[in-house]
This record gives sequence, C-alpha cells and structure tokens, in this order.
Amino acid sequence: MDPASAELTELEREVARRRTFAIISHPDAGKTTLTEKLLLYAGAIELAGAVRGRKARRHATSDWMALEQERGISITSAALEFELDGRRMSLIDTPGHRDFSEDTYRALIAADSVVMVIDAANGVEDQTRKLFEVSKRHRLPILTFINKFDRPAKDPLELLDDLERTLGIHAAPVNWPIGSAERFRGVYDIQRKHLLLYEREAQGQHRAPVDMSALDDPAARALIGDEPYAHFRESLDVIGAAGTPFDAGEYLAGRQTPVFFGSALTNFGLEPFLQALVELAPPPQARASDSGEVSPIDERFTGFVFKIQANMDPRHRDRVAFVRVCSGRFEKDMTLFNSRVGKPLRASRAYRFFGRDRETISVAYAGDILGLVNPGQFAIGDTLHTGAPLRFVEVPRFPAEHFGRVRLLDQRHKQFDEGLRQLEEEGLMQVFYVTSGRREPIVGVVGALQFDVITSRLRSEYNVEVQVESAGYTAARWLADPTVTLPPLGGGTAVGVDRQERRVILFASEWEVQYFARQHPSIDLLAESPVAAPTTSRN
Ligand SMILES: Nc1nc2c(ncn2[C@@H]2O[C@H](COP(=O)(O)OP(=O)(O)OP(=O)(O)O)[C@@H](O)[C@H]2O)c(=O)[nH]1
Ligand SMILES: [Mg+2]
Repeated sequence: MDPASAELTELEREVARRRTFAIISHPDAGKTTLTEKLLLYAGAIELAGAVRGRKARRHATSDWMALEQERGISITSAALEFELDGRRMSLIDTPGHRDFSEDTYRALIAADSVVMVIDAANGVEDQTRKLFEVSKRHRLPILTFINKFDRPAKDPLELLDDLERTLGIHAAPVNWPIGSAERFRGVYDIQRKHLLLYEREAQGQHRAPVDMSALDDPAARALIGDEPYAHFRESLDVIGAAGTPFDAGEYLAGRQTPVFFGSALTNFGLEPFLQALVELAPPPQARASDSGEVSPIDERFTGFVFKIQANMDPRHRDRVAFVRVCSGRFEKDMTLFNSRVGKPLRASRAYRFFGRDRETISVAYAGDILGLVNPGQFAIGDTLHTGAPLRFVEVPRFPAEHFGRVRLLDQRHKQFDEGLRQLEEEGLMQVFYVTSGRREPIVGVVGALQFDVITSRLRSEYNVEVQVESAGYTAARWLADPTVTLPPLGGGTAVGVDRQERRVILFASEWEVQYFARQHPSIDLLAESPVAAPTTSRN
C-alpha cells in the first residue's frame, strides 16, 4: 500500500506509513548505541549521548533511569518515535541482560519487526539466541546489524555461517565489510556495487559512496590495498556462489534475515541500514484476539498494555501504561473499555514518549505506542477497546526464581508500601507476605539483578532505604482452590499470601515443588497468579 495514494482513507494512509520495531541482542552488543545513532541520523536529537556516562553528563535517550546511567546498561525497555522519509518510526530499545528479559519479551510483542544486533567479535551469543526464538515464534521479520567493525572482528563469512547454523535462518548479506579494526576499509554494497569508505576521523559525516562497478579496476585495488582486496574478492566469490541472495519476500516471511555490517559507535554503515528499515520493515499487521484477527485498519480502536512504568519523569511522578495501538484511531478524551474490568474510562491524558520525555497527543493510529496516565486502572496485558469486547492474546509472565526479604532501614513505612505496590504493578517483581514469623515482605524476581533495581529505585524514586537479603525460596505456587486445607509443610517451605490475599506456597527448591505435587495430588498448584476472569459484558 503506497501511503501517498489519494485513494486511501486517512486511517489507511497513517497505518501504511508506520514502522514499529524492537532492537534486541545479547548485553553490550550495542543496541542503545545503535538506537542513539539512528535517532541522530534521523535528525531526532542533536547530539548522540554516550552510553558510558562521560563528564559532559549526556546520557543515551533510551537509558534514562538513574541505575542505567550509573552502570551503562539498559534495565528497562524504552520507546522512541521519530519521523523519517515520510514514515513514522517507533523504536523500542530493550535490555539485553537475561535478568531483565521479561521486560524485553513484552516489548517484542508490541513490535511488528525486529532489529537484531550482533557483536562482530562474538557472533551469536546466548541471549541473542533466546530473543531470536521469541521473535521467530511471533513471526517477526528480522534485520541484522553486525556491529563494532572498528574493533577486531570475526571473519564475515564465519559470522554469516554462525547466524545460519546457530539460529537456523538464512542470512543474506546486503553489504560486505572489508577488513576490521585498524584495517577496516568500509562496506561494499553488493547490489549497487559501491563502496562506503570508512574514515576514522570522519565520525560518520556524510561521504558519497565510491562507485566500484568495475571491481577489476586497478583503482579499486589501490583504494583498498592489495591484501584486503584479495580477501574481499575471495569472500565475494564465495557468497556469490553459495550465499543466500537477498529477497524482500523471504525477509517478510521470516525465512531470511538481511545482514548489514558497520560500527554504531563511529556512525559507520548506519545510513544503508536505516534506509533498509524504512524500505523493508513491515507496517502494522493484523493481530490475533479471542474474537478473531483484528486488522490495523479496522475502524474501532483497540490496543493492549505491554508495559507499566512509574516515575519516569521526576516532575510528574506518575505511572504510565504503554499501549500498543492495534487498530483504528485513538483520540484524546475518547471513552475506552478495559476488557478485564469492563468499565468505561476516559483517556484524558495521552502522551507520546521519547525516552523519558513526553509530549501530549490528541490522536494516534494503529502501530503507535501510546502512554496513558490513569493511576491504578491498568495492568500489564489489559486490552483496551471501543466497540465489541475482545482480548488480545496473553502477555507472557515468567515465574519468579529468586526470592528476597526486603528490610526497611528507616521509618518511612507509607512510602515503602507505596513503592512496593507500584513496582509490583510494573511487573518488576511479585510481593508476598508469609503468614508466620516476620512480617517483612518477600519479593520474587526472575533475575537476581532485579534486587539491585528494587533497592536503587526505592531509594531514588520513593526516598526509602532498604536492604534485600536472600529468603531461601526458589519457587512460588498459588493454590487453585483458595479454601483447601494444607497439610503440615516441611522446614524450608512457607505459606503466605500475595497482595490480593491469595494463598501461596513458597518452596525452597523445584524438587520440593514436585515432591509436594506427588504427595498431594488433589491440591492444585498454579505457577502463575490466578487472574480475575475477563468481563465479557459491559453491563
Ligand atoms: N568499539 C565499539 N564500541 C561500541 C560500538 N557500539 C557500541 N559500543 C560500546 O559497547 C558498549 C555497550 O554498548 P550499548 O549500546 O550500551 O549496548 P547494549 O546492547 O545497549 O547493552 P544492554 O542494553 O546493557 O544490553 C558501550 O561501551 C559502547 O560504547 C561500536 O560500534 N564500536
Ligand atoms: Mg542498552
């Protein structure tokens, strides 16, 4: 669909020009740096912030949280929107560390396609593989950027082979790197047959590509240098004979990933990559719901909450529900329904986000990521809609594997409770209270690094000092029947409740969970909290 066509309705035109994608990879491959440079390139920000904080104190737009800036890692996913070549691009930068993967997985279901970043020195790493599998399950087309060619890198043929073998996807090089580190000469555009020369000092300033259509020309050899030239020609012969040729249809079907090479830090190779994103990445697609597929150009507004974040802006101190719009047109002040609750609500405060910065909006279309500020009304996974009730597919939750006892070190009980409640609402952790012994709350998280995030955020956002110490449990199970009488439990096991007073057993090991299940087959244990049944009628 050509967004410029006069035949289209406003909705069709707006949907056709939207591109919503998530950036994924193993930690430190350069997602945030790439994000920052893409924004810079698109003219969205004037000065790209350094991921590792420098004295200048400018930070990457998407790493806005205090702990992210302190550690130079991404902890929470961030949405950024910008205009480019008539397209509205929505980019979601995700954390690579496995302890934060629940957040990353949720961000993925809000995207229509994926950018996968690979560190050229390491190839495909653990987290890349896991996130790739999730992207594949959701049938998201994937573009690959192999980063850090300004540093020593693996041979590009080896990197392609790694992609194909480890991930089981065809890898089609769109351009080809010549050398790496000190001997990095640039990238060669395979289809257009031109060379983008790397100049260390240029820092990505625009240089016209050099025409290399006559590859045998001695001038080309002289430009590259004898040895790298010979190696480059050899590699080209190999991929020409045995490589996967680029095919847009295969990319959209998720069977091949087009591969680009470059260096995000030194701004190199970003232009062809951005161009490909604009030209190849798919617009919003139809989404599955419990009442059939919903087309993005369906007139009724639908969307779902994939993320909740408190205190993004210290001046507002509010909680934002991030909504992926799946169909139709959103208008400020419109009356929406939340299918979990069934009650109408007025969307009076709607924002578009740019890292932590926000801008009030009055309309949004399918593909957009919208921030709604309605305290306490939303939970992750909620479907919002006008018209007939429906629910989009479940947002996955991961069972907690690490449990810590949170000890309040000062007397600010009210702020402490409020902080725990809001961070739980974000999905950062689950809070339990054991019914015997000390009344200190137990928090359950997916990854142990989240304990640090809890401590740091309680301090910086709620002004509360806490200490988290290991609580010795490794699994929580809810009781399907809340009234069941429990047998006496062994030493390491505890009975407790969650915030909604639902009964929970905290187990010291997976083995104990299984032992309990064998001993008491009549007692049903749930790995996830039982959710309130969806309301299907609004009356
Ligand atoms: N030499 C070199 N370093 C790079 C390049 N891209 C990123 N880096 C550095 O690699 C480190 C990690 O970069 P980030 O952009 O924070 O990586 P990330 O993938 O966002 O990391 P997480 O969000 O923590 O998973 C930083 O020190 C960057 O400066 C590159 O092209 N070349
Ligand atoms: Mg990052």
